Amino acid sequence: MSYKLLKQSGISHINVLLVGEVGAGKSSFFNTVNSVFRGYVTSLANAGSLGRSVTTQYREYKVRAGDDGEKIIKFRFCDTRGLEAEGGLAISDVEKILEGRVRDQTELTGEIVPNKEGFRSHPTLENQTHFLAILVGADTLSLMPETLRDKIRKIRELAIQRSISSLVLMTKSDKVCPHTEKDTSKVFHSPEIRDKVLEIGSIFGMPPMNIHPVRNYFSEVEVELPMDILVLTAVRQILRGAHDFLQDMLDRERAEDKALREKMRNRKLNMKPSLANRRSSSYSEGSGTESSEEKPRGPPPPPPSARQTSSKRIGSVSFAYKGEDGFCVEEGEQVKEKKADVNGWTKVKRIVNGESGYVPTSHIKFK
Ligand SMILES: Nc1nc2c(ncn2[C@@H]2O[C@H](COP(=O)(O)OP(=O)(O)O)[C@@H](O)[C@H]2O)c(=O)[nH]1
Ligand SMILES: [Mg+2]
Repeated sequence: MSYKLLKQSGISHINVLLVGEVGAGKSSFFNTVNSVFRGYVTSLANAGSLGRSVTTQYREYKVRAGDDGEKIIKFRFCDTRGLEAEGGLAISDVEKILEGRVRDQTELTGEIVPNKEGFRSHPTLENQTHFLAILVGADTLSLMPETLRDKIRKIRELAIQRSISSLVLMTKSDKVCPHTEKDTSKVFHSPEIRDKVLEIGSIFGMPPMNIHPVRNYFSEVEVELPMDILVLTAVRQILRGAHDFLQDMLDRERAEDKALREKMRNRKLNMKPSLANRRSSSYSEGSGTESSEEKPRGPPPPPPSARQTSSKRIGSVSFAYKGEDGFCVEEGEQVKEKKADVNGWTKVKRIVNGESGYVPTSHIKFK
């Protein structure tokens, strides 16, 4: 993850949302990633199996590196209450979490609604989810009820609608393959693991490359390199996905900005009379020979009686203005009227440097 991209996006962290069935290994996965970076097995997030979700709060965990945990890594894992076939974490709450509307440590036992504690009314990019990780236990995959599978599909759909990428972390790889249980590095050679990956792919409609087998630390006392490698491979994919999300968002923002600038420019060009138009409109003041097509577009001129013809008034600039010809005036500065309003444009002279040019009459307040 490039820190430059975080800076450009104006955020300090990548938020990775962990969702999955009760007991899928969400809390253990965070503990495992934290352990890899710390260099020893940690258990900050409450993991365990009580037959129901041990985690009932929405929690944002920072990953800390090094023995002393001084260095905070620039991504955080957002742990949630587990999904259940009936009850459990509501899809509508997942949607609010994706949008950044749920504050850290909010209880997820009742629906999160506006004005309720923990509800954030004005989330920013910093609060939103930047990547979705779906956790599925390899050992319980076949037993997962259809209603639960459907909930996961819906959550993925919500992420896709928001251009958030996702992947599946297949936990408990050690539980479906005895060779992997003995030696984690066997995971990539295991037909059992391959079959499980393909099964997940067909259930959730995802390509196998987006399904990562992992093994969480749960009984180990010391970190092990093969387990670290599996987890780090998955984390690298997560960060690449989050990177793509931010890059895409910045690209879209830039494109929108450009379109807006173009629109403003065109509007100014349409407002501003060309030299020819200025001339013809001044002729038209007396001659009445100008055809209607030649008239510059802009605000209609004031009635002749209201128009000031004496060209000596002093005015102050109410809004800064920069013309296409480079002539500009600053808000608050004094200008002298050189040529009275014609079709919404007045020629003025800047007191500050003596330069003259046209500005929209509405930008000047004459005394
Ligand atoms: N064998 C094995 N057990 C795991 C693995 N991941 C989690 N567990 C166990 O599964 C249980 C539920 O894990 P937990 O992280 O609390 O699941 P959560 O409800 O999704 O947060 C705990 O007893 C963990 O020790 C894994 O990769 N392998
Ligand atoms: Mg948990």
